[in-house]
Amino acid sequence: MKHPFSENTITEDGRLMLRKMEKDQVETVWERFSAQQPQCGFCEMGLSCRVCNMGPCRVDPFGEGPQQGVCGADADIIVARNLGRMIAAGAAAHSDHGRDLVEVLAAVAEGHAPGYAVNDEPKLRRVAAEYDVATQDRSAAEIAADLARAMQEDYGTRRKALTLLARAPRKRRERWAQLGITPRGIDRETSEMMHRTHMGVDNGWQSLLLHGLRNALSDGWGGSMIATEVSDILFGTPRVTPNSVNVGVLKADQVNIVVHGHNPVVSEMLLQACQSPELTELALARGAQGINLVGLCCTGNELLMRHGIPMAGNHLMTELVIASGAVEMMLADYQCIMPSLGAVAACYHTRMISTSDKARFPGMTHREFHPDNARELARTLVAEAIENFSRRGEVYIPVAPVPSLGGFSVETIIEALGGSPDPLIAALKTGQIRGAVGVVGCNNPKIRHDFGHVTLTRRLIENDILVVDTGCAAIANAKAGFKVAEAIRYAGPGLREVCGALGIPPVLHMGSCVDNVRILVLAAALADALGVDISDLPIAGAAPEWYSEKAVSIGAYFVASGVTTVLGPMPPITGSINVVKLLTEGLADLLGATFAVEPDPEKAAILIRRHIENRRAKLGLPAVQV
Ligand code: XCC
Ligand code: SF4
Repeated sequence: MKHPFSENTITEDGRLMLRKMEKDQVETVWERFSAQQPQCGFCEMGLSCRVCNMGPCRVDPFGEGPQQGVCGADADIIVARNLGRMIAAGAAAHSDHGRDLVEVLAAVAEGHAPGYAVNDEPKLRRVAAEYDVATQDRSAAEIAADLARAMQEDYGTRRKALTLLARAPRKRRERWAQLGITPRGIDRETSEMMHRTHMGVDNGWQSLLLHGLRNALSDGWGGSMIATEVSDILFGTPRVTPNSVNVGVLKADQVNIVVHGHNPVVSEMLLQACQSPELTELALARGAQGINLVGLCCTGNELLMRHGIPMAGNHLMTELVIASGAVEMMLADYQCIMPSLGAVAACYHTRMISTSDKARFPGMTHREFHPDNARELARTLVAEAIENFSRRGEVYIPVAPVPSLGGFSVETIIEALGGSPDPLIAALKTGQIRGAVGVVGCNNPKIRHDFGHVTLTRRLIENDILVVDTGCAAIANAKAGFKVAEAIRYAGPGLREVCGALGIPPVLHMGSCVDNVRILVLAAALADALGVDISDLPIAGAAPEWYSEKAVSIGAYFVASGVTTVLGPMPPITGSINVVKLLTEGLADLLGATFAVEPDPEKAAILIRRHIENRRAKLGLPAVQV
């Protein structure tokens, strides 16, 4: 008989942990999801508005009830405004994460951040040069101080265009200028979106959507790009490193500490503390065999990429991991941390710690990290986690971890290719590799857990399409076993040969969600090498299980950068046929790329393969009928 939970996830560890939670009578995201059914149809279509206090209002999609809100806004305006605000929230989240890193960089330069340091000085110098910061005969601290200041200016309003836009192909920048969507300040575009969507400001659904693209570009080529670059400067540029994934990374005989969230500022200090000999000795003295630090979600991806730290799971696994009974402490920074986690942890011995001045959660103890106290606080907390080891009850770790390779920064990929993108271009030209796809984004209980990511990725690689991935998608694909050199057996003959010769898997882990910018940089490098625009390349993006507003911003900057992107779950836009048409068709003329929506990953794979063959044909490369 089919277990009822087999429908929720395709993963074995997920299924077993769900069964355990049922036995323990602990509620999960899936129960809460079904308690919400049916979800509001107006909201699903984007037709409800809470922007002002004359409302809330809603527009009747069947044409029988009201067609306008109290202020007179119609379906097009309301849908475009709602989408604009989703982009603004997503861009704000990633860009504010970037700002936190810039502040650490500034604190390092001033000597106020014990434990932090510039780890990749050559990269510091390269990025500084892009910002016109003098580097010759200057110390890393001097350069870091000036670079932090220059980046902080990117957040403000005093520039006409963001500095790192210079990394985009010239043709792309010209398109942005023609459309008037060149992003200026990072905060400015988000702030302007909130202004435009106030009642009685921008009531052009087209101009609202265009500003949405500009806002998203301020994230992709601004805040997120700064987040990635400064993380590399502070903590090291990722290099290929083995790791392991799924709940099996927890160790029954060790103190398990889980870091969850997005920003590496806290988790890097935790890592240092876990590696300290005194704390390891304390763990041994308390009867454990050591300290085992593992990650969840994107802060886990940050540690996995740079240090090969094991990964316990993605978004929908975050509650389930606690049910192992083996987690002494979970530390959360921000983003994608379900407010339910405290209640789940209360059923076990797990101590829950919130660490960011801007993120609090019920059932968590708040211990705030700042650059000046981070090293000490991390040690204190690891010691407390060790003391919690003796309070453990029954432990349930029912699977063995899956091995995986991570650390594919652009620098590493180019290195793996022998120093230039030429071998990749050559393989694209012959058709050995048909194209490349970025599979990114979250989990969402609307889609069977990991089914979208894994099915789409499987179909793409077996059709000779190279996959690069980030975020929760990257964790799903790692659990599926796509990220070891032997995984070339899942690839089509051309991709198998190329990856086999290079000794790389057919699916390359490029990092966390801010690291989607690595995909932009790689796409720009390919476009430059071929002398074309990004939208001419045989590439695509996909977010098969997205849930987050950040994913809306990512999708929008992918498309605005020329990467056609297929979403799994439908965004709340179907209330306006005009908005749907502009996003799925109209943008082709303006940007050379569009959105598509296809919840079935088998069909999404066909859509993407067609798009890739179409781009190949336009470039005069051998193309096949899909
Ligand atoms: Fe969050 Fe980044 Fe989405 Fe995963 S992929 S659910 S945003 S953890 Ni970023
Ligand atoms: Fe209603 Fe208009 Fe106010 Fe929205 S902005 S709540 S549509 S009155």
